[in-house]
Amino acid sequence: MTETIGTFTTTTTGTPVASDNNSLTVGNNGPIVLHDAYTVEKLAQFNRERVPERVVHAKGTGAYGVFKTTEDVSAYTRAALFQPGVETETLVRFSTVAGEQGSPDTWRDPRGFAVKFYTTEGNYDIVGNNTPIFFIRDAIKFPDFIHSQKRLPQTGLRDNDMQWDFWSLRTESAHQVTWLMGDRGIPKTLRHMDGFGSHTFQWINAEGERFWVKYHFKTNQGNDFLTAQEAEELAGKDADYHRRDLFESIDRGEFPSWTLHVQIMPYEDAKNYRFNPFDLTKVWPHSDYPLVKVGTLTLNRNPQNFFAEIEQAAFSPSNFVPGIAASPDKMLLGRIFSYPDAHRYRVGTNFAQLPVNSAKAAPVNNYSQDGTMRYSFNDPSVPSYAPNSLGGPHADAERAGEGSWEADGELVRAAASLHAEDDDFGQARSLYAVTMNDEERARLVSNIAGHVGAVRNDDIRERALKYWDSVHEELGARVREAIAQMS
Ligand code: HDE
Repeated sequence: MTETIGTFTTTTTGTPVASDNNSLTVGNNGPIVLHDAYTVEKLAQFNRERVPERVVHAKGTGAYGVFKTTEDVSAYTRAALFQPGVETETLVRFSTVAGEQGSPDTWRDPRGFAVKFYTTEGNYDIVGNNTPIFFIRDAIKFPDFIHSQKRLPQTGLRDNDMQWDFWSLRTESAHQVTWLMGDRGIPKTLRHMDGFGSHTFQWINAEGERFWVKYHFKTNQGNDFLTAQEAEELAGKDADYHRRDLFESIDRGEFPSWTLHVQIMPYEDAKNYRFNPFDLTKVWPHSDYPLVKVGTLTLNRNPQNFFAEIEQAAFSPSNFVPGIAASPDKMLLGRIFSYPDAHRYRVGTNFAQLPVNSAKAAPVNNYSQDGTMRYSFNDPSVPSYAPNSLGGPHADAERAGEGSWEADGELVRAAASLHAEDDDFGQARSLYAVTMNDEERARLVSNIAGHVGAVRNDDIRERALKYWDSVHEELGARVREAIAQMS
């Protein structure tokens, strides 16, 4: 609800106020009186303007748009939003990972690429990044990983020794770190980068057949990047460079768009595939499972209020719709707990009742009630419990169409079982030796040398250099040489 402008000022409860500029005092120079409720309200409200920032992905920006399914993928999923011709309102939030709210948009970091689809079967969220992979394989490591990327407990300073100590001791990070130290680590704008669901998900078609899929949002603006030098200058000149670019481009009517593709793996292939298909540090080579086009995501409407619509937006990998489900990816399963938990803490118990988080195109029928800031509620005729004999909502397994997979074995604490070609460095090696061209490799060497060269501890620096030797001997040698030339 937006307040009307150009009329009289009121308190937050609609009472006209006597002055915008003077508190109520005894005589012109006397004390402020306590019953000056409006002055008290303004000061108290001001103290409570902040909600806790996201513990990761705190700095971000977003816009509304529409997703149109332009192809027929109904053979693979019954999800209403992915049926041919269907158009779905969306909200997208982009973000950096490690930086706090005021940090520069152009720091080297993966970018969050979170998409909320307001579908007719409830809200569906693909909460991905601009990278198809990630640094770790098991959710239990996430707090440690993020601690190493943020600030030292004593000084509050960021620290290359921490980052490289963690990365070089958890070598499954090599593929993502190679990607991060390359050109994709600092996108030119949020419009010039791809987005990925990153995890493997499950699609279920109308016949109940299951498939494994990976999402790719390919930018229609072309991928483009900032060099480390350009990014550093912009970090000083305009910390909100990416936020500004997205808002102004939509304001000018230049609507950025992405084409969504999926890779589709038949359900049975997963068991014997050469990589663990649920390992988030791995991609599926497109030669194995080519991209299948699905539709177009276009951002065409800026938010009216940054705090209400972007800061309070609650994206969650737990928001699945019929025909789409999780997979045995340990990282995805950990996230499915974590995001709603973060929203309850950060925004509040009834975060899903805020307009930006509500199911705009689907009915909400459930027995949830009360809790702070409760706004919408059931009609008095709806019982507050199930089962009931009064016609209250009842679950419908067929409508829900939940996914599933087989799982058995003793409970263990162990790394995922390795498939034929699972290792920590192979795909990073291909990224360096096959995917990158000479110029990209040269910038990669320079970026790594700048970062590892700043490590103070000799043992950590040597372990980090060995990490790059393991990715590719040539790369390791070039990084060593570049660091030697820096000194
Ligand atoms: Fe997140 N992540 N994450 N993450 N993440 C959050 O949720 C978490 C991971 C991503 O614009 C938090 O609402 C765990 C991978 C994005 O609002 C938190 C793990 C990927 C956003 C959280 C991961 C992401 C978040 C912080 C390891 C890409 C911003 C506040 C299992 C595939 C969404 C919040 C937005 C935000 C948990 C790893 C992407 C703390 C436990 C992998 C884009 O709940």
